Amino acid sequence: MTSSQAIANRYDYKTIESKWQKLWTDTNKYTSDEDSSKEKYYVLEMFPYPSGRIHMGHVRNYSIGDVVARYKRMRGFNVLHPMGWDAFGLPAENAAQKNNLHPATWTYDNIDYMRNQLQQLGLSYDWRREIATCNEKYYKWEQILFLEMYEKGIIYQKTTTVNWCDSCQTVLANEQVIDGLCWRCDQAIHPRKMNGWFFKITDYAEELLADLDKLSGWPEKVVTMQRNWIGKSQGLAADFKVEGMDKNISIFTTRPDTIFGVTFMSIAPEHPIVDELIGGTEHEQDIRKFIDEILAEKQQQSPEDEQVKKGIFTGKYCINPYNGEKVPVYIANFVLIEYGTGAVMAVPAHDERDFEFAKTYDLPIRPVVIPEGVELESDTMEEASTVAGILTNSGEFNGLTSEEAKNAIIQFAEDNNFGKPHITYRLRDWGISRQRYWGAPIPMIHCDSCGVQPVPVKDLPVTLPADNDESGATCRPLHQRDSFIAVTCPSCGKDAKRETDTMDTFVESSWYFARYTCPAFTDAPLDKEKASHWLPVDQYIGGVEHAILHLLYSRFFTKVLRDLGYLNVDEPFTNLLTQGMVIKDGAKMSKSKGNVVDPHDLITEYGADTVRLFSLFAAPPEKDLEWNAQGVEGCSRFLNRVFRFINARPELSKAPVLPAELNQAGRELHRKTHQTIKRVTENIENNFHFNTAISGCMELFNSMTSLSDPDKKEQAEDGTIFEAASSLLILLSPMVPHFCAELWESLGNTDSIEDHAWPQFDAEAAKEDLLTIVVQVKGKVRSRLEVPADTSDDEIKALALADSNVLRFIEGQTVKKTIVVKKKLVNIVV
Ligand code: ANZ
Ligand code: ZN
Repeated sequence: MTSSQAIANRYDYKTIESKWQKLWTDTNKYTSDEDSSKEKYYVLEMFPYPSGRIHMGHVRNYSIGDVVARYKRMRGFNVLHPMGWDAFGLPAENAAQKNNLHPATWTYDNIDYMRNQLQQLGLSYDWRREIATCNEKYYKWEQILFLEMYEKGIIYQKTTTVNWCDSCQTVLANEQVIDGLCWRCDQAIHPRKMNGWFFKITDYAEELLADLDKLSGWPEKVVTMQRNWIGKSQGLAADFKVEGMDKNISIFTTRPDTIFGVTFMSIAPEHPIVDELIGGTEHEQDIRKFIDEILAEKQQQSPEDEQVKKGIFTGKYCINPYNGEKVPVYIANFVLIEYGTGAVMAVPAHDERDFEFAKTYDLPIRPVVIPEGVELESDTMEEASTVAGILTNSGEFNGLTSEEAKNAIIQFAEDNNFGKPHITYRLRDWGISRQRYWGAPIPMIHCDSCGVQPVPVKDLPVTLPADNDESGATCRPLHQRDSFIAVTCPSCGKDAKRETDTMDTFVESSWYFARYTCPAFTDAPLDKEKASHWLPVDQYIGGVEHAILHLLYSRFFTKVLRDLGYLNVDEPFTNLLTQGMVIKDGAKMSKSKGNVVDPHDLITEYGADTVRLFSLFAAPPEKDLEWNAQGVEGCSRFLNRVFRFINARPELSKAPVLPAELNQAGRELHRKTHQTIKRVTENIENNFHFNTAISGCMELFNSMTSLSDPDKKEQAEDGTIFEAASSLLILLSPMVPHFCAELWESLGNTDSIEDHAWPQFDAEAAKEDLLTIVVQVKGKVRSRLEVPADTSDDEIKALALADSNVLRFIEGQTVKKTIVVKKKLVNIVV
C-alpha cells in the first residue's frame, strides 16, 4: 500500500463531518414546506432548556429523533423536523445574578453555543423554523392566546394557599412539589396565601380522560400515569344535617353501599364549617391549637407520606339521613380540603384510614358489606374489609350486592332531596402565576376604578424591561420594578398598575410544537392552514420525566387551541416514545452526581457519527443506557473497519450491478444482504429497536469480509459485494449520516444517499437454500426431507421422527437412538 493510499484509507471524521454538514446547510437539505405530493410526517424531540452545553441525554434523544426523521425521508415522506429552545426559566436568572449578566445575554449565548453543538452532531433539522420561547416574537402570541383564553373564561384569578419556594422565590404548581420539596432546587416548600392566575384545565378533565383511549401509540404506562393524574372518581354527594344547627355537612363517597356503617364524620382542618362548629364553645382554644399543629405537620410532609391518623372531636354531631343516627364530627388530619367536599362519612369497617382512626379514638366499627364466604364481627376485625359484598344492617337495602346498593342508595338520596350522583377529579386547575423576571409577562392591568383590564392587543407584546433595573441589579422580579409597573388604564386613562406575574414556563412548551408549523406567521398565534397540514405530531420523543405535566398541558392546550379555532385536531402527539435515561456507575448522569461524560469531548475524540452510533447501539431507546467506554471504542472500530474495507476496493465502483449468475459465496452474501434489509426495516418500523438493527448491519459486514476473503477458495463477485456495501450504507445512513454519505460517494454513486430510496427487500433472495436430508431407519433409506440450510440438528431430528414414511417403519418399536450427520443424513436406531 502506498502512503497516499494509507491516508485515503484513514477515517478522517473531522474533515468528512464538516464537509457534509456544510453541504447540507448550503443546499437547505432538511428544510421542508407543505408539499402535497408526499405524505407528511412530523417528528419532534422535546426541545432543550438552553443550560449551556448539551449532555448525553440530549445526544441520545436527538439521535433517536434524527434516525426517525432521516428514515422517514428515505421512505418518501415529507418530513418536518424542527428544533428550538425552551428558553425562559429560573436558571437564567440565577446564572445571570452570579455572573452579573443579563439573563437574555446568558440565554442567547447558550443558545448559540448549543445550536453549534447540535449542528456538529449532523442532526437533520429545518433550522429556519427555530424558536426561542424567550423571544418576544414567540411570547407575543402566547400573550394573545392568554387574552383569548381569558375572554373565553378559561382563565381566572383567585387567592389560594400556594406552594412557595423560598430559595427560588416563586410559587410552584402542586405537580412541581415532589415529596414536599421543590422540583428544581430540592428545598422545602412553605404554604403562602397569594392571588394568582389559573387555567381551567378541569373544564377539560373529562375530555382529557376520554381521549386517552385514542392514544394507542403511547406507552401504556404513560397513559396510566395520565389517567391516575386526572383521577376520576364517581359516587354520591350527600348532606348530613348538623344536630341542633341549621347547617349541613356535605360528604363525597365512592362507597354509598357502606352508608349504614357510618359511625362518625371526618372533616378537613381547613373546612369552612369549623368556625361555626367550634366558635364560642369551651373547647375552642384547644381545638384551634390542635388544628394549627396538624396544619404545621402537613406542611412538613408530602401527600404520599404515610402519616399517623390524628383528629379531635368538635363536640358536635350530625345525622345520617339514611337511618337518622347521630354520629360525632371529628376534625381529622387525613381529610384533604381540596378533594371532594372536604368532608368524609367515616366507615371504619370498610375503609382502612377510618379503621385506624376508629381504633385510635375508640369509635364503633360496624360491618355492613359482607363479602361472600366471610364473617365480619366488629370485635374481631383486624383490618377494614374493603371489597364488595352483600349488604347487611342496612335497613331496606339488606340483601343487595354492593353494585346494586350503590345505585339504589344514590337514587334514595335523589328522591329525598339530600344528595345526588357526583364525580370528582384529582386534577386541579393549573396555577400559572410566577413572581419572576425571566418569563412571559401576563398581559393584564389592575385599575383601582375599573378592576382587572386586559392589555389592548395593539399594545402587545408586553415586553420584559430589557436593561438592568434602577439599582443596577440584573433581573429583579417584575414586582420590584416601578417603571415596568406604571401604566395608564386602557379603559379610563387613570394611573394603573401592570400585572407583575410571569407565566409558568410550562405554558411555552404547551404549544411550541404547533408554532413550529408557522414560526414566522405575523397575523395570529397560528396559521390554521399550515398547522392543520402538519399536526398532529406523528412521532414525539422525549424523557419519561415529562410523562405527566408537559404532556397533559400540551394536550390541554391543543384542545383549547382547537376551541379557539386555530387547530383541527384533538390530540397533539399520535405516537410517543419515552426514552430511558443515560446512566453511569449506576446513577443518572448529572452534574450533581459528578458522573457526566461531555459529548463534546467524545465528538472531538471519535467524531459525531461514532457518538451517535454508540448512543443508538448501547440500548433500545425506551431502556436506560448504561455508559461504557468500551462501547464507544467498539463503535469506532466498526466504522473504521467499514471505512477501510470500502476504500480498499476501488474496483467496486466499476461493478454496480449484480451479476446474472452468482457463485456460492455470492449467493450467500446476496442472501445475507436481503435478510439484513428485512431485519433492519422491521426493527425500525416495529419499535425503533436501532440497537438490533445495528447488530444486523454488523453481521452483514462480517459476511462481507469473510465472503470476500482472498485467502478463501471462492469470493463473492464484485457486483454482489457492491450490493452488500451499498445496502449497508443506506441502512446505516440514518444513524451515521456523514460516514455513509462519504462512502456512498467513494462507491462511485452520483446521487446523494440522503435522497436515496430505502432498499427493497427481495424475499426470494433472502430465502435460505434447501438441503435434502436422507432419513434411514436401521440403515435403510426410508424418506427424504427438504429443509432450509440453517435448520438446527434438533429441528431436523424432530422433523425426521414426525415424517409419515418414517413413522410407518418405527411404529410399535422404541427409538433407541437418533443420529444426525450434519446437513446430510438422519439415522434412526430402533
Ligand atoms: C366512605 C367510604 C367508605 C369511602 C369506604 C371509602 C371506603 P377516591 O376513590 O380516591 O376518589 N374521601 C372523600 N373526600 C376526601 C377528602 N377530601 N380527603 C380524604 N378522603 C376523602 O376516594 C374516595 C373516598 O375517599 C371517599 O369514599 C371518601 O371515603 C374518601 F368503605 O366514603 B369514602
Ligand atoms: Zn380604569
